[in-house]
Amino acid sequence: MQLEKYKVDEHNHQHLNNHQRKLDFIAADIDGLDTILQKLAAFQIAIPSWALGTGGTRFGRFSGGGEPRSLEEKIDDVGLIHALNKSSNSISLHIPWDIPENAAAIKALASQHGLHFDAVNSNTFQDQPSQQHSYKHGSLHHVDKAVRKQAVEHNIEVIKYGVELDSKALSVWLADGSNFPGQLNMRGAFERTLESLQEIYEALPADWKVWVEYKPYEPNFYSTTIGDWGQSYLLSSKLGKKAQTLVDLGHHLGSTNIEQIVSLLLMEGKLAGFHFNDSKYGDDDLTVGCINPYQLFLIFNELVEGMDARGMNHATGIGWMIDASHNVKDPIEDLLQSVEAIKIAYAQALLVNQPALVQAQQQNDVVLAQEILQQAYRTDVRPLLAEARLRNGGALQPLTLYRQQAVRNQLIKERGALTVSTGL
Ligand SMILES: [Mn+2]
Repeated sequence: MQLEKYKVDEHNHQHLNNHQRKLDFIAADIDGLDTILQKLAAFQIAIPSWALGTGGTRFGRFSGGGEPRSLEEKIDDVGLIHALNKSSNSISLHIPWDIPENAAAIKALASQHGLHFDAVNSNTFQDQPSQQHSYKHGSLHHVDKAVRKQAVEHNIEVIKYGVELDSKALSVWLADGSNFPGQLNMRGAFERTLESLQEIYEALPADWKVWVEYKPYEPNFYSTTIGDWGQSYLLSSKLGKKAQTLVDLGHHLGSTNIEQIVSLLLMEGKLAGFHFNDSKYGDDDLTVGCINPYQLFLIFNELVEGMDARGMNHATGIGWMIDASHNVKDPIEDLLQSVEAIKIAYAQALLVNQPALVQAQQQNDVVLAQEILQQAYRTDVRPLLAEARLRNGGALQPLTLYRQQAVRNQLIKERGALTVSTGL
């Protein structure tokens, strides 16, 4: 289904006075309001194709109804999100869950919604019915050359799909690792992974990147072959300029200082981008900002400061993407919440008085440095996001409008109550 523009306009008209009052209140204290609004309007977050259905756990899966049954319907759902928030203008595909059989038609459909294709994601963490060799004991690090070859060829095939869709990056996450001490030679596993990635790297078009994701544990519980940012950085450094490290917020051990990792990767020009989500325990894939919004703000503070130091465009300098999978929420509502949380953290980081912070740091004024950060963090920036959306043609309150229009009920009528979307 499509959300007609007049419904967005009616909604905005209804909420305009209230919005203006809130905006005026915050605008009075902000220097360079228009610049901030322009940055917010330009800032877009890619939606992964696997987040549009209700996610499962290893114990079960409870479909929410009206889930997209095809790639076309997934694109329609991202189109809906983008029509509401004007902040999600791209989709990241997962191969083989979302193979574009007719790339030209898929691209045309996406562009009708104002969408393009972000990074393509390969999958060597599951066995597909058609494949010859199993990934039970890993893929790019496998001891058997034939398995590695199959995994390399899959990644090269994913690049080919991506080229047809005008994607510019291959995102690689490996489940490779070991469950028990002694199961594998860690150095050998790393060297084989590097060798396999080198073959994939050679197949990248000139204007492409490969993003190397890391994760400390799960599905393997003793070692993961690309287990942390150091191992990813080592690989991407050895591979070359087109390889960078991808940071998934959920892929860290508890209390890891992610903002410091981000700061150093940015300094080295090796930060590929983000997979946003939130977590309390591990790779929980919860809605962005639902558990630890302060950490998200501190990460964005390092991002804004670090990108400005390198003269990078905030919107296009690195990849911004959600990686989450939900088993109790309406996926569209959840994604609207996640995008909002990301942009709130970004807006707050834009409000940090950087010259004053630098001065406080130079003077070792620890108290003032904290005050400066928290002054920005404790500002309610939601009217700024709403204004940026309004200027872009989106809804002042995307979630409210989504519910008022009973979109999920319409999707259930169109697609049925028992549809299941491909994904985890
Ligand atoms: Mn991820």
